[in-house]
Amino acid sequence: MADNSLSSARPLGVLGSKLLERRDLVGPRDRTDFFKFSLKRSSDVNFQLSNLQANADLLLLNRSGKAIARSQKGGKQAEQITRQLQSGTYYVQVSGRGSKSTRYKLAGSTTAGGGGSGGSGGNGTRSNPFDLGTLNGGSVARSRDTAGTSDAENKFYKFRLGQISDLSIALSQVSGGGTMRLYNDTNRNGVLDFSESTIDSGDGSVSSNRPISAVFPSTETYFLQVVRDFSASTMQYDITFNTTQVPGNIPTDPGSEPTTAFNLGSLSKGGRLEAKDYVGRVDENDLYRFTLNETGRVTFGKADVAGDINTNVTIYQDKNNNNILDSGESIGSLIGANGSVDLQAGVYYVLANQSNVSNTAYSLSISS
Ligand SMILES: [Ca+2]
Ligand SMILES: [Ca+2]
Ligand SMILES: [Ca+2]
Ligand SMILES: [Ca+2]
Repeated sequence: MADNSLSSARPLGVLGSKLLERRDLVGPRDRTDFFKFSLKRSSDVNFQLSNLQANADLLLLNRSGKAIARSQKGGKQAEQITRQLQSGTYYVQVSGRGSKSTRYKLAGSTTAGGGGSGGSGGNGTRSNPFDLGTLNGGSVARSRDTAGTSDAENKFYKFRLGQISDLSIALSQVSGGGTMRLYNDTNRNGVLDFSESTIDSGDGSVSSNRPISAVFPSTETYFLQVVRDFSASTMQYDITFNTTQVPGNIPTDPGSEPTTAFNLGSLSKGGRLEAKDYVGRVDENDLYRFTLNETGRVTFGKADVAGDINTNVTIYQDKNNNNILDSGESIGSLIGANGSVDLQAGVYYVLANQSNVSNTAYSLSISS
C-alpha cells in the first residue's frame, strides 16, 4: 500500500475548521495507514475514527513520527483524539489490531486555540460554556440543545455544587445520539483545558439513555461536554441536571498527610468525634487527626452514606514524629462497619480513602 510509512503518508493538506473525511480499510494484509497534515497556527485538533467493523486504533504523531496522543479502545468502539497543537506538520496513524480487517471513516478538524475570555451566560462553547451556576438540590434543565462532532460544535456546560451531592445528568427526547463527558477543573483556572481528563460519562440516543449518576464534592468546578456520535446524523436533546445534597460537616477538605490532616480535636472517655465528607475520583484521601486524652478502648465506625460502597478506613500513629505516615505506622484497618482497639493516650491519624473510580459520601465516627 502506498500509505504504509511516514514518508509515503497520504496528504490531508492544511487542517482547518472544515471537517475532513477519509474512508479506507486496515487489516491483517494492510496494518497501518498514515495521513499527513499541517497547521498554520496553534489549534485545538480533533480526530475521530469510526464506522469500525473490527478493532482499530488511532494515533497522533509529531513530525518525527513520535506518538503524542493515542486512542486505543477495544473492539468496534470509535476512537477519538483531541489535542491542542502548535503550528507545524503532524501525522495521523490508523492501525488495524485484530485478525479481521475493518473499513473505517477518519474525520478531522480544528478549532482556533486560545479561546475567549469567558463571559457570564455562556454560549455553549468550550471557552464560554453555558453557566448553570451553583446547583443546590432539585433540577435544572435545558431543552432542545444541539451538538456536533467537532470540538467547535460540541456543547459545554459549567456548574458548581453547593454541597456534596448525589449528581444525576440525564439526556431525554434525543434525536440522533451522543456522549456526555464530565470533567472537573483540575488546575483551577476556570477553563476546561484539553489536558483535563474525564471523571465520568454517559450517553443518549433515540433508543437508550445512560445517565451520569455519582456523588461529587462541592470543592470543584465541573464541566460537561456533549459530543454527537460520529454515526449519528443529528444530536438534539433535552438535558436535566438533578442534585440531592448529602452535606458534610468538615469546613475544609482534609489533605493526605499529617501536616494537612483535618484536626478533629481531642477525645475523652465517653466522647465521640464524627466526620462526614467525600472521597473518590476527584479527592482520593481524607486524613484526620485526633488526640486521645486517656488510654483506653476506642471504637471506630464507618458508613457509606451515598454513592459507591467500601470506603477504606485506616488508623495510623506517627511513631517517629517525622510528619509522614511511614509503612509500619499503621495500627489497623477497619473491616466492616465497626471495630475497637486499645490505644495509649496520644495523637492518632485516621485515613478515609477510595480508589479513583468510586465516589462516596462517607461518615466516620471515633468514640471512647
Ligand atoms: Ca482547567
Ligand atoms: Ca474529601
Ligand atoms: Ca481530601
Ligand atoms: Ca512517621
